[in-house]
Amino acid sequence: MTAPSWRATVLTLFPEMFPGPLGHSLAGRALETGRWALEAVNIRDFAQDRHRTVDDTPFGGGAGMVLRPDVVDAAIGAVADAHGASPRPLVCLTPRGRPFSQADARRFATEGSGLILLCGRYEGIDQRVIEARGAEEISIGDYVLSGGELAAMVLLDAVVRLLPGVMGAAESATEESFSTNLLEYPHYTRPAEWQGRRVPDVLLSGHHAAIAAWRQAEAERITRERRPDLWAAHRSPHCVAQAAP
Ligand code: 9D3
Repeated sequence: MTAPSWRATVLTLFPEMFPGPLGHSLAGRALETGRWALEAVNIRDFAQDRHRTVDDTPFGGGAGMVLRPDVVDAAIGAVADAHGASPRPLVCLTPRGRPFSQADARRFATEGSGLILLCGRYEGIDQRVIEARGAEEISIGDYVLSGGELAAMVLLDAVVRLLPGVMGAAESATEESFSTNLLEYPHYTRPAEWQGRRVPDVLLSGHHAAIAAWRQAEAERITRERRPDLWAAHRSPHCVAQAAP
């Protein structure tokens, strides 16, 4: 079998966390069938001393420890592709990063031969190596995690399902046609009555136009109630807004 054309390398102090949940469901199946490859590399293997030190105290004082630039740079250098190969973007998972979006997922799935993901632990990574290596800093949201590993898994899950041949063709087509900046309408299946709760009558009517109208109205109501930001984007056609998931 030929080598996967899309490869992810994760630089981490906890390589044993991978593939973790990425070994299951859609991404896991795609790994098994060679649609992508995943490699977890231990940053500690690039420490320069016999104690295998990777971090140090922050200049200027303050709590916690910072990953050393020399160690992180050596790790990046060891996994960066040989000259001539198409270079992979370097993404640094950090709470200070730009928020990850579906547009980023599409870009990473379509624009390169994979990704190098750098996971922080401790208080952070020395800013000089982030700049020197041109890393793109990305966060997955405004809450505090204990490290970048789970964030890297979230990002990879979102990207891998968009790789060619990972999702079924029918599923991808549905996704394309419903990227309208609205949250989804609610779903129901049998039984038609459960614990005294009935499925909305229109869904049992067989009246396809009425069903489509009900779903559209519900999608709009739920978006307005839960996500005023998406609702505003939906209502501004001049704005090239991010599609809702
Ligand atoms: C007290 C200052 N903290 C910043 C908010 C320090 C800090 C907290 C958590 C430094 C690193 C971390 C570990 N988190 C990540 O590495 C991380 C993360 C996150 O915490 N939230 C959302 N996205 C991400 S991506 C990487």
